[in-house]
Amino acid sequence: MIERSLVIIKPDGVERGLIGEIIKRFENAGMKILGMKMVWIDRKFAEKHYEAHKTKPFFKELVEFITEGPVVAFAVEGVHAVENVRRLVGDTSPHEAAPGTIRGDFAHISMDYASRKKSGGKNVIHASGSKKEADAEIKLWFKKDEIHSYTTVHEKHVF
Ligand code: IDP
Ligand code: MG
Repeated sequence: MIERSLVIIKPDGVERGLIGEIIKRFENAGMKILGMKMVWIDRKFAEKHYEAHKTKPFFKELVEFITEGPVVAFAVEGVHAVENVRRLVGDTSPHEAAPGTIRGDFAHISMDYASRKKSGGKNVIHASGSKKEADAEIKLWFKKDEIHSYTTVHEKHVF
């Protein structure tokens, strides 16, 4: 039941100064941050991260968007973490994301609008979509010794 998930604050979130605000939401929920880094990924790495989308019409724009500035990636652990992280993040399209979610609070565009504008869909944040995706993404983004083992107070009071 205790799962891990990968979160990435996308270049729009970093440039808009939302790093602290976003991390706070996961900490507030009592999730455990296992590892974190700021990286400016290149095209090759982006194509690997978004491999599942390579046949999509927005793939080129998506790769351009995610490589246009540095991102902050972190691995979190918690009960049903994959589903719970997605719940905090909100729907893919900020237009449909509920207020209170990260995408709902910090963006409002629709994916229709993004596609029409030939944009990669600026929605502030990425979160793994399944447990399988989470395991593969954490392995892609972090070396073994970058994922830390320690105890949080949440493990006593929240988990
Ligand atoms: P997710 O990020 O909520 O898991 P995915 O369907 O996996 O959503 O899509 C990956 C990313 O691709 C989205 O977060 C968004 O940035 C972008 N994207 C998705 N659909 C569209 C679209 O129709 N037009 C432009 N960009 C899109
Ligand atoms: Mg996805």
